[in-house]
Amino acid sequence: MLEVTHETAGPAPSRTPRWTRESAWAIYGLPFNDLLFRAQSVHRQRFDPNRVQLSRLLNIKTGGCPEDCGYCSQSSHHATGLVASRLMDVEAVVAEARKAKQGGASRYCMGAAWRNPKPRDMDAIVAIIEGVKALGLETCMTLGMLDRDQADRLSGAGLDYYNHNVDTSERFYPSVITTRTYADRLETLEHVRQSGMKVCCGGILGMGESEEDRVDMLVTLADLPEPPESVPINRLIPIAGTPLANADPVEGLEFVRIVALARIMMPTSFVRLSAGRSAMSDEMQALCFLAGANSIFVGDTLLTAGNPEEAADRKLFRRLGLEAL
Ligand code: SAM
Ligand code: DTB
Ligand code: SF4
Repeated sequence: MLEVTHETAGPAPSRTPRWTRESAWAIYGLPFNDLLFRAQSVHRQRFDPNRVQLSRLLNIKTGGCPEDCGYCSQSSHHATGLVASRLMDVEAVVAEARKAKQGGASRYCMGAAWRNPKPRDMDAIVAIIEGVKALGLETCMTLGMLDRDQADRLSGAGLDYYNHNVDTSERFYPSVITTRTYADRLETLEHVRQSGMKVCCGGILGMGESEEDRVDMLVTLADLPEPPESVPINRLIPIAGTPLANADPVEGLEFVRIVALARIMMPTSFVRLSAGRSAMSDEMQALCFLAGANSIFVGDTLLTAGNPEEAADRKLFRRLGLEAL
């Protein structure tokens, strides 16, 4: 009998999806206590429930971005008053990373307001990765779209994680961003995965999307060939001058439900309670940790917007008996 291999049979056979909209939606709609109990039970099978991973963030290239993301302070399409700057010098980035290391951070995340890195930027980016790695920190970058060669180069320089968010459902995406497609996003994620780096990919709640859009976004993430190792769930920080400046805030318990669903659908991933903690009460954050969030950004600035003061986070951790991972 003729043996059919993948090479001769064309594209790899499609696999059964791990999650469908229906299976995810059924869990999302459970009574709140059942949903949280289930999420916390899943969480405890793989993680210490009282440990939270801490990352620090630095914007290494601010503003002037050609993309039109409706939420972003750094898009040149919106008059947000942000002053654009060039890519920081390698030494300046490494000096900031050294301070972060001395302050106890284990992972250093660096963002650039680019559609994609240009060929002329790559040497500096590689030098930054090597410099930060040499301090003994884990590294993460978010620089926009990557082709396969760029992903290989970053991976070869030692970059551990690449952050590239799908942000919302495929259906809602064009209401938020028109200068690139959902398919572009998925293509970069594929390049990152193939290069051997870990994937950090999540989205934003509170941009006017429906609850179905949020669940669909999680189905997209959980059904990637390999789910992301890190899943940031951002709560929109409304930025004056952007089209989403006056978006209705996401309802608190709906936010917690999505955190819980992310935990259940991606049981081995770190779920990061990402942007928007400044607008959350301690009680709201506590519910998110109970729902399975186990990673946060520390430091009083994210990329351009505010984050809780470190003293406030230390107090929160003390009150909840949480420790840094
Ligand atoms: N330019 C790169 C890109 O978009 O891929 C990297 C930087 S971008 C600022 C990283 C992520 O931050 C976005 O994908 C979005 O999810 C999040 N983000 C940006 N502005 C935000 C805001 N105002 N509120 C919440 N999250 C935001
Ligand atoms: C992610 O999902 N959230 C972080 C990180 N990835 C790079 C960024 C949040 C940015 C919040 C808005 C700002 O600081 O401008
Ligand atoms: Fe540019 Fe990233 Fe902001 Fe979009 S989110 S405008 S790509 S910096």
